[in-house]
Amino acid sequence: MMKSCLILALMFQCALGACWLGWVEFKGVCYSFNPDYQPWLSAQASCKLYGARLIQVDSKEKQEWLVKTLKEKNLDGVWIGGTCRLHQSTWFWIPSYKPIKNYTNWSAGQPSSPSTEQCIQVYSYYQYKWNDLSCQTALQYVCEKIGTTKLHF
Ligand SMILES: [Ca+2]
Repeated sequence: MMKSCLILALMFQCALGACWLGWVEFKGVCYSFNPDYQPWLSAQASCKLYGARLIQVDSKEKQEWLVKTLKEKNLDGVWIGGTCRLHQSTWFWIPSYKPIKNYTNWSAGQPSSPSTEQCIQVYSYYQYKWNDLSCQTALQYVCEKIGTTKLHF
């Protein structure tokens, strides 16, 4: 009995920790911190190749973890999954289409120009708070794997 519990516990651990090589786990979800520079749409497409999306920063806890990890990886400014490209006065997380309203972390004076700056950057210059920026700007970016973190072969 004891032995099978131990085996089950180990299997569970492995399943929870099963992110792809180079991805990091936070609360059962896998993330990749990408050092290449892409416009927002290309960054989103790159994430999609891995069945992932640009990170949806929808809680204070997730924002704090993101900032800590960006510092560890020496990344100064990254795209996250927020945009107002669909509707200038409403910000959404894409591709979940979840409105950005319960949790926001805009820097003072941001968003500054939703008609021309329609994607969200997390930027060290603004103490890692959010800045709206032209989606055409090439930035590094963070992907998050949607759904199960288990690897299936
Ligand atoms: Ca701005």
